[in-house]
Amino acid sequence: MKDCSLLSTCVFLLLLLEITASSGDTRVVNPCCHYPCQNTGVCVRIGTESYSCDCTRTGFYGENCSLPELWTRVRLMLKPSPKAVHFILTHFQWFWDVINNSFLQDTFMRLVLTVRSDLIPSPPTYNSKYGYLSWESYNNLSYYTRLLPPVPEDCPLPMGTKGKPVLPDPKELTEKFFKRRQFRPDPQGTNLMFAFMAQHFTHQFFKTDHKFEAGFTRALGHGVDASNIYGEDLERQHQLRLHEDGKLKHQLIDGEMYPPTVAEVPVHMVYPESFPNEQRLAIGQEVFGLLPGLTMYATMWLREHNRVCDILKVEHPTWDDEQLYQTTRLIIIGEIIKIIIEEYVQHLSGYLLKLKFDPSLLFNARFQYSNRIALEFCQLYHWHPLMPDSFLIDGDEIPFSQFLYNTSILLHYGVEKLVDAFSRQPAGQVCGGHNSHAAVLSVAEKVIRESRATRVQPFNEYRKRFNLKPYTSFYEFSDDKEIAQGLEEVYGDIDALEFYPGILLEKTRPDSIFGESMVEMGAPFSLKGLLGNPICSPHYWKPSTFGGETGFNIVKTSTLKKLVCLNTKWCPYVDFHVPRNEEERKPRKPSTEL
Ligand code: ISF
Repeated sequence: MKDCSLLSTCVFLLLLLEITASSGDTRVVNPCCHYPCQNTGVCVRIGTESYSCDCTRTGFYGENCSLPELWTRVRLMLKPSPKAVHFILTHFQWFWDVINNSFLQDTFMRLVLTVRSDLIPSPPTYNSKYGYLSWESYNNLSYYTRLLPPVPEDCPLPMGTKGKPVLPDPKELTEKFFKRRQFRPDPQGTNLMFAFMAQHFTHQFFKTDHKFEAGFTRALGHGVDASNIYGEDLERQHQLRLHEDGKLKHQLIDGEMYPPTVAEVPVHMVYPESFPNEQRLAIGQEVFGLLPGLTMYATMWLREHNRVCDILKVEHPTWDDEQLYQTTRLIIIGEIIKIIIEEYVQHLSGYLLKLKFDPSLLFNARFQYSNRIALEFCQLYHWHPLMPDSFLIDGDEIPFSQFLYNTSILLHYGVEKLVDAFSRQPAGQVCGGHNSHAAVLSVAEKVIRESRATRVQPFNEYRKRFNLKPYTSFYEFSDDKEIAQGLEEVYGDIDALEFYPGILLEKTRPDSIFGESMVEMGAPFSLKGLLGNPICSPHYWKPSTFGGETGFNIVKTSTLKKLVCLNTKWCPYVDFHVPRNEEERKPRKPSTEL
């Protein structure tokens, strides 16, 4: 072992030779339980006591891939820290004003996209069953993929070799560290319109299959496929389709378009058992009856689909129902990606660089047009602290309990008033702890249980995987003494802190919704998923794919405001940010102007 340069390497050597003598047990610890291979090197067990790290194409060499090659050394020296990059991207308005109006906007955007997506292996690698490469893991789309392999089954401790023999009770963890004391609004000004968009958008590709053991998904599109609008399988799609002019089935209430009821369109929707079919709304994603915010987005996308069908039909009177439907679906997928990148991610990042959805930026880059949803991405994206204590709509305060499975809220207030209300109400800060409403605590608990069942590696291993420094203590990890001390008590070692609690309880960046890890780990998955979509590839990204220039322009100019206001009677206040000034705070009167 030549590169005993890192202290951890030497400690590891000692541990490797350690035989659990005290118990009289002469088994050697699986050396991969120490996570010895650095810088994305692959740990392979050799014989019973040995291991080797495969450092191929990591830019590092040595026993543990910890020695940088010459170019890596130069690159590391020149590379600014994530903290510095974030600071620059969120400060110096004058600088970004210049960049945003020059060709350098493209250069920076390309850099963001390539630097982020280079962190995601494509084609995908592991899954919850296979901690090594296998054809099954590549080929079986029913699994979420995994960025890091599971903790080996034969490790002496649940998190490998560090921490306590028994992990803290998930219920206790959420009660102690996650539960809200007083609502803490997000300092970036995020509102409920954003929160429901997040939930509506992500539930097209996060559909954990609870029929099997953990680590499986029912969302086989593995990305932005609009299955939350159209349905996952062909049978559901056909049920939801009108089979006329490409359109989707709907009902009209006072002249306004809403999803049809389950009585008319018999697809499975998740509702409390007693709920009559006449009150269940039939939507692509079967869980969207849960919250009026989700049914509201479903209604807007339904209207948008049918609106686009009308436009295509005028241009292509010869097209049959099938071609109108399929082409409109591609347009809708394009609209989603456009709105997500230029408004949703723009808001979330807090960047002053103006983000741009332009697939041609990557046409000369090394980039694979494919995507596989990772279990870690699914875990990261549990943003339940966004939810407020109650919902304020048109002067009414609706408690959480009355908001769930309540279809009458959408039909009573209509899309306009809900958009207006959700756009004005602040959402909670996601990271930093103590900000989850009691009603959603059980979800965090489930995430933690799932991560144990699938043996997700410790938070610090993921920090390293995403080029972040591992934390050396709980007090460095959190500014909140109570959280730091409490976590130290239950985990014993910062290297044994679990992934999801690590992500959610980490100290937030100044005036931010998230801590460093959420963004640095989530952004690569997110951008890879958005740009890895087939419509972004050179053979798809052209007018004919979208029925000509008209359709292509709908994609290229789509905005959240247009999604709402081209499909409603009057234009409410609509944004992912709560009102910023007096003008925006003024109540909107029903009017049609955009
Ligand atoms: S999703 C997400 C971040 C964390 C999760 I989970 C994003 O969608 C995101 C994508 C990109 C960026 C920020 C947030 C910016 C542009 C970046 O790359 O830093």
